[in-house]
Amino acid sequence: MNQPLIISCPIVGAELTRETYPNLPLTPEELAIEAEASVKAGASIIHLHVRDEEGKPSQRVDLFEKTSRLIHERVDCILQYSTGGAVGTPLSERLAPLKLKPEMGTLSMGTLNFGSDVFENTEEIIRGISAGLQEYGCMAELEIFDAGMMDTLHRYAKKGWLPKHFHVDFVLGVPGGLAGDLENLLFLIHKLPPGQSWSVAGVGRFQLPLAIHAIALGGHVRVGLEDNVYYRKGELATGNAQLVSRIANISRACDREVATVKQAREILKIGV
Ligand code: KMH
Ligand code: ZN
Repeated sequence: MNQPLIISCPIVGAELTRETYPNLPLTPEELAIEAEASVKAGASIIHLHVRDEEGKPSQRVDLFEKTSRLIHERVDCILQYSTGGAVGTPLSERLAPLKLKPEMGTLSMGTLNFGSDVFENTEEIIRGISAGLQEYGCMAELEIFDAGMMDTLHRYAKKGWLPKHFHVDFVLGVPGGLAGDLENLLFLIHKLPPGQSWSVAGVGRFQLPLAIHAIALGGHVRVGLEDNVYYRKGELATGNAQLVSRIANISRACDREVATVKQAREILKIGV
């Protein structure tokens, strides 16, 4: 509880559409405005996907470059590029934006059913992305969607297939992955390497309760539209900032300060 709370915000994701969320930010300019608002509300990490001119998910380097530049013109924050992309994105495309050397990038730790799709993360893909993150000096955030992925983490770490230093994010509540209840969260926390920094991203209705558990348990939190578009049952959030702001307020009310971007870099030892 003593460490400031790092809030990470996934501002758009790859799957959401304006049919589900009419104000979804899509263009580089809209994403930059959304990122600035989220950081001002308390986020220090922006988990970034980008969209093409048709609003479709893309791993194009020029789009990541422009969006990152526009965000950083507005606000300082840790940019964490998605290497997951959308379901079915080939490895070469998933890796492409890493050449821009963002401070962080994701590394999904296994294959799972993702709703009615399959999010493929074979050994080859995991090792390929792990190598790409290390090549470009990006800190890895290991995404754990299911229990067995923790065993994969330990197995791959032992084989030397993972970066020496990483952050772990539990993404709980994906239909096809581990559900987002406290019992599951505690199970995963107990399997972490000693001293490991961790956060939790609850999907849908799991977002708020898991965030509150993480605040109390000394972990960090990811909240934003990629994972959940509702502020409360039946009421869409006004934007990412509203979701971030609620968590920041809850944390401060529990006497846990919210990390500045500088503090987040120190806590995560980014650049070490
Ligand atoms: N869009 C999901 C299939 C990540 O960003 O690294 C994967 C995803 C994970 O969003
Ligand atoms: Zn993502």
